[in-house]
Amino acid sequence: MRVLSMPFWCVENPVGDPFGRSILDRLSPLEVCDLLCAAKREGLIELTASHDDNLVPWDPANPEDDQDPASQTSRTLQEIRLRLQAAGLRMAMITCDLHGNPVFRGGGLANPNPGIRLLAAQKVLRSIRIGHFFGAEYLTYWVARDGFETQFALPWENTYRYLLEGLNLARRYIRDNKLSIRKGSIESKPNEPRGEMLLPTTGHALALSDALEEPGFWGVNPEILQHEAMTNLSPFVALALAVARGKLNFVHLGNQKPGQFDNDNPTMIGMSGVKELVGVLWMLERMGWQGHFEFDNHVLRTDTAPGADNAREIRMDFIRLNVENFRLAEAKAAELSADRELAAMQKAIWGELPGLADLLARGDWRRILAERPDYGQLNAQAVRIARLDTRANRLLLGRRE
Ligand code: XLS
Ligand code: MG
Repeated sequence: MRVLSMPFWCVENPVGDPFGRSILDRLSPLEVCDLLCAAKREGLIELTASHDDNLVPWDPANPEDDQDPASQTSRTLQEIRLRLQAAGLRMAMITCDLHGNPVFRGGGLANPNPGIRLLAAQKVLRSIRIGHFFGAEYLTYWVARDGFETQFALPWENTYRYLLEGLNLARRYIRDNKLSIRKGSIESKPNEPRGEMLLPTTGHALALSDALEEPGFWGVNPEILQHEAMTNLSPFVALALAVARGKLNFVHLGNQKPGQFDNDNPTMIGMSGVKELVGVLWMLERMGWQGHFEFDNHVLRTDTAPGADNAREIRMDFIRLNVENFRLAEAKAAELSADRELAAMQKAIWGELPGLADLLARGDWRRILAERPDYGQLNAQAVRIARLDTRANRLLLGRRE
């Protein structure tokens, strides 16, 4: 069974939208922490994650308040850490919120204004220290407000250099100070909150990661089924390429109607997504990827109601539903992996010519040129994909015969 993470921001979200205010009562960071600890005690999750701002407020005039043990910031962080430790819940990832504070409305690490880039850099370094305080392994950079609405607003000749400088700085700070974070993670998104964002797809994030000072430190955490599907791309290519490059750190998970705004529906809640998620889990298992899934979604706004009891119960229910849906998909993926009939159908399509596969893998062009494959026989076989997919559908819908 996969290790699961539920972040602070998903549970905290009181679910307002651009057309209406929040309905759920707000909870303090300590109250969110207590819900997450209860979820750990129930055996639902193993890990959590947070933005800096979900834990403690940021004061730009005092960017090192976390270093002062007497500050309110330090006291709150201490208390959260004590509660997490008592529950055995690990903070796996920290990410710097560069989207909420209005000063970052024109961008964070890639903001064209150096004064704002400096504020962003100081905030990222403080987030890294906070992550280290909790023993976090991952630092996530989500592209957030690094983007544009009009093409003439950005100094394009410098824009990606700014991003590289910001991320290189983060890596150097972690290395020089021997902090707990062992991997940087880049999360792409095509739009929202900006009209266009600088890293719209996982492919863009992977390409950028290779241009950083220490490419091996950096990987990605695609958000499926949301971020790629917002522009009708498939989660399969995003994840498979990331695994093939050895750069899939973890997966962000929710549900999405393809082509829409960032739905952030809970896992498998919505009109589609069941077959996709089962397929993703089947594929990642096949590829031997061992990492964890982190929910990144929120309560459906319809499913909220005001009041203190609702504020806790609805959020707990939200965690339980995410986990239940994930485990359903996971069990189904295992069933598909174990199905002999499906495996036989795949074999018929994938071919059984290990000698030739080895020959191609070795890449010796002389031997490749010397072969004479049987074109007639190869071309005479129908590629029976629809039959194979029907078998998968039968398994998905519970008809085993
Ligand atoms: C928003 C992102 C965000 C990141 C963390 O769309 O998914 O929640 O995962 O900053
Ligand atoms: Mg995300």
